[in-house]
Amino acid sequence: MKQQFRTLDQFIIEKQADFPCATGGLSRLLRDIGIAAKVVNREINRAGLAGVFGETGTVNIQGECQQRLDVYANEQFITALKRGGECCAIVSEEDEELIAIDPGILGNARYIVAIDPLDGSSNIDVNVGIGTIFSIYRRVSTGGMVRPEDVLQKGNQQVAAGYIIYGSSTMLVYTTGNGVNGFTLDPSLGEFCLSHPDMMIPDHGRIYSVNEGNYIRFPEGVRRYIRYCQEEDLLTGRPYSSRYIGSMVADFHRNLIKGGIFIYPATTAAPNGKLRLIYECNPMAMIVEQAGGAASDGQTRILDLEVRELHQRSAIFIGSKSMVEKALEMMEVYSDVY
Ligand code: P6P
Repeated sequence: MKQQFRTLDQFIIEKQADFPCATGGLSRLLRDIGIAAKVVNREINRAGLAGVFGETGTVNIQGECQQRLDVYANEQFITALKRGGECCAIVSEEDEELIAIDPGILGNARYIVAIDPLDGSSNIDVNVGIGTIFSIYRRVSTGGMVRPEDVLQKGNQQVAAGYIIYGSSTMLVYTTGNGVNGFTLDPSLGEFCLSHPDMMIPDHGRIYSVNEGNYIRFPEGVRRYIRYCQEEDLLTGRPYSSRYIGSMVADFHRNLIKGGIFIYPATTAAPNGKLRLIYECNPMAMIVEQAGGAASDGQTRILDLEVRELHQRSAIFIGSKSMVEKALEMMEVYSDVY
């Protein structure tokens, strides 16, 4: 059946009707993010011409060299969120401290946004897919400035999560807990248009995504799973294909559509894993579960993990449910063996 044309704004407003008590705040917040995404997309597309490639010479909280576009994207999303009036605090990969917004200025802004403004930015200068990841919580404290309990909420408390992928086309994919929908930016309209309604990840796939350069540093359970993926087996379609872009949003998006598993485990070099819980693992875990997949840190469901600090890292096994279950089975059998 031919799909009815709908822009992101039209879709958000339509879906707001699913929440009778909705005040429109979350809808406006999602639209604010969509606007900032279009601005960032334009700059990424002209980066080579506008001389915004390359490093700033500064280092972010993660100890990573900041790319000019990292800083630009961070500024655009923070500005859009501050101006939108719905957000009372922002956790950004690019900022060590929480960005608290005075509720006195914004009245009763109720949402906390955690964001990785430009994930995979080391790929910018080589024209490989990069992305923005966002996670939205409702404030739990009342009155005055936000409190730690507002920000350090478990992933199962998210009210929305999504990402933008700046690839061969630019897409925004998000969930508010009622399924996952994808929107493709139509440059001729300057609008995100519904292109992938009700996204579901295949329960099984033939793609595994892991940086095998770290093989020697992996726990035995991961090494065993990688070898399992490489064995010949007609029933499960093995050997699988190894696909690793080095940009979580791009690797995740491909697996969401085709089926597959993405693994960034704890290693001897990164005993807590590399990816950040609040603005990378939790939002992607909400999306994948809403699409019928699974996400774990190797023992615990990602969305149930205790959140203790802003830039907390976590191991992650995320993707097609049957593939994640198989990897966790191996982690169980070979637990704590390096
Ligand atoms: P490695 C990008 O820097 C990132 O945070 C994710 O987007 C990506 O999946 C991962 O790190 C790549 O890390 O160690 O394989 O280069």
